[in-house]
Amino acid sequence: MYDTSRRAVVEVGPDSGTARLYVCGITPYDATHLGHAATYVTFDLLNRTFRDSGLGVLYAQNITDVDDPLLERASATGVDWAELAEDQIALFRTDMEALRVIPPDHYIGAVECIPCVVSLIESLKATGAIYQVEDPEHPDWYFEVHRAPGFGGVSGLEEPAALAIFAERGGDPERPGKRHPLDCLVWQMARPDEPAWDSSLGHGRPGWHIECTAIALRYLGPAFDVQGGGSDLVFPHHEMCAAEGLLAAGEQFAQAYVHCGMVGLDGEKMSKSKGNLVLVSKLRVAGVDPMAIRLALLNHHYRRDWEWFDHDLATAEARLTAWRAAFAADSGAPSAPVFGSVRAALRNDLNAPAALSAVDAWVARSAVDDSERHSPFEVRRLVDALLGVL
Ligand code: 5CA
Ligand code: ZN
Repeated sequence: MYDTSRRAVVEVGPDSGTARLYVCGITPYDATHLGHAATYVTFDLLNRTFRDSGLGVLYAQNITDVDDPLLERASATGVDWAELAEDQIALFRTDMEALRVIPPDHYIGAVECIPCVVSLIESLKATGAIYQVEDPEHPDWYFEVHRAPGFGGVSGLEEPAALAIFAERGGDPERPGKRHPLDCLVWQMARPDEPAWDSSLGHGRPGWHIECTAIALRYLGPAFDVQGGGSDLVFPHHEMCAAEGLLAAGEQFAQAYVHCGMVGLDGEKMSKSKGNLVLVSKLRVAGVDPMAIRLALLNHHYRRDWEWFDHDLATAEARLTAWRAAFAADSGAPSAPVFGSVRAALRNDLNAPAALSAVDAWVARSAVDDSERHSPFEVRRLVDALLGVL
């Protein structure tokens, strides 16, 4: 897989035993769009590829179930924030199930992990890297990023670029009282009308990055194999996780950082805040086969940014129909070549489009009248188990 921090395709996962995978989960304030789905289907493919190569997989995912965008949406629409989160989590899970995404072993909300977040902040505090801003009204707690050796190594960004992106993605470089503009919030003291919890740091709620650092360390341990997410998480999110994790655990946080390209619509990144969304649940209600959605997503290499068009779905539906017809036939072409090609494609930086083409080639050969006829059952099982398409 391509590791953002080493800027190269590297081997991920152990030689034997269990691969440990952490994928950043949703902020549950709106329904699953095709960008989210593309990201979770990508890591589902990695999960299946690990398993196919004989490894066990320990998979953890968080839910950012208390954060600014969720609280803002709840108050703007007059619903209870916890209820909004609960509804959107349920919808997300239904969408993932329909797309045949294998669920994580640990699916952990920030709220339920508050004690583990607080204890992580306390252990970072013991290193001197945690401080309160001098703000009598809101003395929030921050992590001093430059305490972590090699800070900046995940994204490789120079400071001016880092500062600009930080401000765009929820950071607060201008806030007075910080030791360094890139220092990130780890515990926000209670604000009026916002949920807050008692802790040794005072009444408040967790910051965003520390949530994933804490959940990954707690459920996977340090130096786990892959932290994944969309490319919008490279900086600051995964950079901050790497820095906090390294300092807290005294060893590397994740061994590799893997990022999916952004799915766009009408020339812009598909995002809840822009509202330019194609929702998985809407497509399902409209009668679209979730397997066609999955095939449409798999038809794009995970690393590239791409734009959704309606013809993506039409192409996938035609492909699905052809595959299913070949699987339902009495016999087909030999299975060994397609096994080899699909496995080789996936093990080479998760080349899903090449894997789909290999199945297409088998389907085409199966349609040709040939003396060598085999049961299509094995290929159907391959496509089911490795590509998640049935
Ligand atoms: N809760 C945080 C991660 S800890 C978060 O980013 N939530 S999210 O709901 O905004 O996004 C969930 C996942 O979908 C993240 O991995 C994000 O990188 C990915 N994602 C969001 N928008 C897109 C998009 N347009 N294309 C591809 N992936 C996307
Ligand atoms: Zn995360």
